[in-house]
Amino acid sequence: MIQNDLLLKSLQGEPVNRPPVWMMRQAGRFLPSYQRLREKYDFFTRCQTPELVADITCLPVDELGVDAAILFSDILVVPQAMGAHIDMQEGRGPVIHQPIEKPEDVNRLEEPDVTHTLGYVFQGIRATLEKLNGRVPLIGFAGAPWTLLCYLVEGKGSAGFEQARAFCYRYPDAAHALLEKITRVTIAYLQHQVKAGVHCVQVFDSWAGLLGPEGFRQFAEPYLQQIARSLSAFCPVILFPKGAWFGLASLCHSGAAAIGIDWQTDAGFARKATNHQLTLQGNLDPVVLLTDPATIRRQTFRMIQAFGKEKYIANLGHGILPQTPVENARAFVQAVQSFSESWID
Ligand code: 1CP
Repeated sequence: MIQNDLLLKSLQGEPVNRPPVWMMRQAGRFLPSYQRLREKYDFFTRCQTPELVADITCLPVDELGVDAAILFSDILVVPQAMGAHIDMQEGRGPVIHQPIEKPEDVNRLEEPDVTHTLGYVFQGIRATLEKLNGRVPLIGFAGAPWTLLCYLVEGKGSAGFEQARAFCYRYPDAAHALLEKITRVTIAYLQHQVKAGVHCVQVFDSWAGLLGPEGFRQFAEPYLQQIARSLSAFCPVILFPKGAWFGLASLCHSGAAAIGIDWQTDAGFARKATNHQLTLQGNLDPVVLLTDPATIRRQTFRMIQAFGKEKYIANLGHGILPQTPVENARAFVQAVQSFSESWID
């Protein structure tokens, strides 16, 4: 039993008095209590130690009072389990050694038994559930196949992932073989997260918008659809195709319970595109949390009015920025939690 089940109610489209709130990337990045742990253990040690996963995952629940926890881990643990060599470099982010350059490089990636290679994640989930003790639901997650291809081909973060996009157009068969491989591993991975106890899952397609409408239809959408269809029998699925406003209508038929909306997409447009059927999540510009509590409150109220309080999960339009002051993040959470119909005149 979960004491605060607002998130699950909104995902199921049930009536609520106010929307639930959580923030993408709430578990790492900006909390000083996380930064202290960061000095002691390297990144993948933090991900692979169940007690640390549980501690970090619970920080925003304890310190900010969010309505859901998201597991502390990373989308890159899947390519790592498939055999990619990944370093997390201070101030630089992930670096993948020997990125995929040619079609035959796709064969280097394995399809591992996730119960072994990613067993530490499932142990982390169990440790986290114990620590949460039923206070709020736990969100599991994975990266979408296209977004993982971006890192595997580019070898690092990038503003435009030009090499990844070029690889897809130059070698479409190899790209699809790679995307299919990642999809199979991701479905097994998320199913085991559900078995370990997560209450819903989010699929991060952070670079979906870079493909444009035609590229998205070819290289991103089919795999999001497959994952949502395979997982929706087990738990509610949230898809976050950042920047892909043109893909919203077709994702309605994927079985996903909710779609995450970025701040460059209009709430009214997103409601119309999804036929008012699905739950929507988002979409405050993360930069608003760098302002002040009064501005945050005003912008948050406007956002809830634009989406409506039903079938809605208040969140940011992308991950919280590392330099966000804790009191501003708290102001955002409290603004949503103090929502009442009487604001709307
Ligand atoms: O030392 C550190 O603290 C490293 C920073 C860090 C953290 C805290 C990385 C490296 N990953 C994470 C955790 C993480 N990543 C979570 C856990 C929960 C949380 O923070 O609330 C989640 C959900 C992610 C997801 C993730 N990783 C995404 C998708 C979401 C998004 O922000 O778009 C992506 C694209 C990544 C890749 C990644 N991992 C880390 C970095 C710095 C990056 C981005 C690299 C880049 O493209 O520049």
